[in-house]
Amino acid sequence: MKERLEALKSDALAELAGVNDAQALGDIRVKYLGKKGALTEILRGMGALSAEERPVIGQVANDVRGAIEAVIEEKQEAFQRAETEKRLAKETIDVTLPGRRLPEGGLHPLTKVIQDLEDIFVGMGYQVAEGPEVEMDYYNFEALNLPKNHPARDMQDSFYITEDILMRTHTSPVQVRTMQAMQGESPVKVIVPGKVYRRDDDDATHSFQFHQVEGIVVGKNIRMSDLKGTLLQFVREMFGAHTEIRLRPSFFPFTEPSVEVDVTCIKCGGAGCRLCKQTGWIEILGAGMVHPNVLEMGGYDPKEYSGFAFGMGVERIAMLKYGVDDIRHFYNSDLSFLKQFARL
Ligand code: FA5
Repeated sequence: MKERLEALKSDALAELAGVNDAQALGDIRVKYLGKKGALTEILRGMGALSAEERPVIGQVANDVRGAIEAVIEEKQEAFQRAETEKRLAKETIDVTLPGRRLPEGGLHPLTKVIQDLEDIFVGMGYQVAEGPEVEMDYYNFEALNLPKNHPARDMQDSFYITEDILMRTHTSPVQVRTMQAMQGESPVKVIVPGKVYRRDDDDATHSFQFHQVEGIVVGKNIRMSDLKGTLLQFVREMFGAHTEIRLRPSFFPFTEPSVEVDVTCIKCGGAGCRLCKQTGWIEILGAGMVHPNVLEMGGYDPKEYSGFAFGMGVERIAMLKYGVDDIRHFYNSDLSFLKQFARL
């Protein structure tokens, strides 16, 4: 039996010497050491041995198993090492190679202008508020002193969803929403950027969907001069320190008095050019002192409180700031247009 075990050992070792892959190694393990393998087969005959022979043969069998297992393990480690080395060699990165240029994104010019506007007004102590784009007729018109059938509703042709619900035509409905949410606390001091919708025909300066930024301040002793100072500060930060503003009388049902605000022409600086139609001025927003009826609807007593509000078209500001001559450029998703703003 001892001879058979020794023979098994030398057969196995000889076979192992020629093996050079993990699969064959596994096969040899099964063939010699497996449950139905050659070693088990020989050891079945142990029962026939005498009590003295049994431990001796048992020891030999263990040595044979140990010797075969040691070679298998050694080979297995060598295979694994070779495998790892092969993978590492394949995955080697040449850090000296020049990098691949990834396409770089940038903010949309309208997003940039809205962020600039927010920065400027937050710097003056304003908070940024939002309101729904699908709005109730009540907030869009009635609470702004525009009862049903008021002729001034025609100034803003609307997309109605039901008789009482529409796509908001301006950001002004957030004036009353904010006042109501503040529940009489003061001062109210917010700006409201957002999308608005009108049944306007698209052309170089009009779009059926555009952006506005609303501003409203309500408190005690808020005066027209506060509005003027605020807007002057704003245009100088937005367009440059030499910009001036001019207020012209106007009409909005929700402000009294109301004004249109012009800035000195961004292109000619006020001398007169084609952009400003030789006037030296360009209109950028509507504003005024919050109408007493609107203050009341917002829950503020007009005898005690006053306020100002303004609303501007973001596209208009962006067109002036960046010299864009057609509002439709902002919506065409034309990369050659948009890329110009990526690094601003
Ligand atoms: C208003 O919408 C008022 N809510 C502004 C306001 C707020 C006045 C608070 C007083 C107090 P107006 O309809 O003029 O006003 O619109 C304001 C700005 O939106 C315009 O100056 C213009 O820049 C922009 N705008 C108006 N219609 C369009 C349009 N179809 N496409 C692009 N921009 C537009």
